[in-house]
Amino acid sequence: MFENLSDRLERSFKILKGEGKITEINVAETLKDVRKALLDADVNYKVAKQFTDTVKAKALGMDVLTAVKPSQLMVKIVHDELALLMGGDSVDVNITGSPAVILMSGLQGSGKTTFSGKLAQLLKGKRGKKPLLVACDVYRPAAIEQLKVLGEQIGIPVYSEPDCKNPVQIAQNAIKQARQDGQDLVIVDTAGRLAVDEEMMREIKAIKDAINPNEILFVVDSMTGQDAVNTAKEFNDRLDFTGVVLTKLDGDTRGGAALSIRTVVNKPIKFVGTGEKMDALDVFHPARMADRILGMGDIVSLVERAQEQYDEEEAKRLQKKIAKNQFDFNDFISQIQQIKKMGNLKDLASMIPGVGKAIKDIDIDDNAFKSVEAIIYSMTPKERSNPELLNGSRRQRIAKGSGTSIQEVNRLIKQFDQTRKMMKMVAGGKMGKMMPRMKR
Ligand SMILES: Nc1nc2c(ncn2[C@@H]2O[C@H](COP(=O)(O)OP(=O)(O)OP(=O)(O)O)[C@@H](O)[C@H]2O)c(=O)[nH]1
Ligand SMILES: [Mg+2]
Repeated sequence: MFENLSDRLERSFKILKGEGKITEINVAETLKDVRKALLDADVNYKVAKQFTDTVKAKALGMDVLTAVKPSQLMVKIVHDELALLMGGDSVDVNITGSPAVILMSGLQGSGKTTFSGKLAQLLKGKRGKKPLLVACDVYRPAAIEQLKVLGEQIGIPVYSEPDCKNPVQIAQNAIKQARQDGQDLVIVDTAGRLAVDEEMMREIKAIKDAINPNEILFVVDSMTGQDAVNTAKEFNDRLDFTGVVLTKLDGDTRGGAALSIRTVVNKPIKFVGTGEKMDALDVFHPARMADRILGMGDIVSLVERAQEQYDEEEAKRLQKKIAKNQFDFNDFISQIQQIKKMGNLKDLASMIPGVGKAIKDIDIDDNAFKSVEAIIYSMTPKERSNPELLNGSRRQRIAKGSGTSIQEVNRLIKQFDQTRKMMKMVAGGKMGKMMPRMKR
C-alpha cells in the first residue's frame, strides 16, 4: 500500500540528513521534492501546494534551539500534516436510529456490494447490530444473486424483490421488513454505472429522499487516483453524502485519492477496503495511515486485528502445553490457522514498522503456508502429537504424501524444534523481560 509514495518521501527527507539546522534554503529544496512526490502520487495539485506551504511555514516557525535533527523534525511535521490532510481524527459511522439506514453510492465496480457485506459483518460482530442487506440493483441480473451469496457466506439476511424494477420501493419495503423482524441496521446496496450519468444520479437521489438514511457512503476505487476525486466531487454535489469508503487500497501504490479526497469534498473517509475477502476492512484512522505512508508501519491496527481473532481460551491451553514442553504439530497448525484468519499476509506484514518497504517486491500470498500445511496433514495423528516419532522413513513417507521433498520436511521439523525450544524459554520467563513494549 502506497509503496511508491513512501519511497519518494523518504528520499526527500534525505536532503536534510546532513544539515545542522532548518534554513529557508534546505526547507525549500526538501519541500520541492515532497511536492513532486505528492504530484507523482496523483495528489490534486492544489492540495499538494497547500500542503507544502503549510509544512514550510511550520518548519521555519519552529524553535531553532530544538534538540531534534532537521530531518526528524521534517518527518514529524509532514506526518502530522498528512494526518490532518486525511481528516485528523477518525469519524465513526452513524448507526443510531431504529433501524439505522446506510445507503451505498458509487460507480460500477467500485466495490459497493463487497463493502456492504464487509460492513454488515463488521457492525454485527463489533457493535452487536442485526443487519439486513438490501439488493437495490435492479439492472444487473446477477447483482441480487451476488449479494445473496455474500449474505449467506457471512450469515446475514438479504432482502430482495426480483420482480420489482423500482429501487425506491424495494428500499422502503426493506426498511418496513426490518422493523417487523427487529433488525436494527439496514444496508442498501445500489446499482453502479460506468460513468456519472443523470439517470443514476436521479435514481440514487430518489432513494435518498425516500428513505432518509443516517449515512450515505460514497464508495470509490482508490486505484483510480484523481478520477476518484473528481467522481467524489460530482456525487457530493448531488447527494451531499456523509462519508467516503476507499476500496482496493491493497493495490494502491500511490495514494493520491486517499490524500486528496478529504480536502476536495470535505467529507471524512470512514472505511478502507484492503482486499476481496469479507474481513479485509479497516476503520480509517488518519494518523495511522500517515504512519504507514511514512514507512512507520501501523502497529496499532495490527494489534487490533490480532486481538479480534485472538482466542483467549486457546491461548491459555497453549501456554500450559508450552510450559510442559508438549507443544506439538497440532498446535503448530492451529497457530497457522489463527494467523490466516487475520487476513492477507503481505498486508499484515506491512503493518510492522520497517517491514513494509523491505518486502514490497517479495511475493507473499495466502499460499505461503501451503507446503507447511501439506506436510503436517501428511503426518499421522500420532506423529503430530509426538514429533519425536519422526524418524527417517517416516519423513520419507511424509515428503511423498505431501508432494514436497525430504529436505523441506527436515527443514520444517528443525524449525519446529527450534520454535519449541524458544517457546519453552519464553514460557519460563527468561525472555519476558526482553520483549519490547508496544505503546502509542
Ligand atoms: N483487491 C480488492 N478488491 C476489491 C475490494 N473491494 C472490492 N473488490 C473487488 O472489486 C470487484 C467489484 O466489486 P463489487 O463489490 O462487485 O463492486 P460494485 O460497486 O458492487 O459493482 P456494481 O454492482 O457493478 O456497481 C470485485 O471483484 C471485488 O472482489 C478491495 O478492497 N480490494
Ligand atoms: Mg454491486
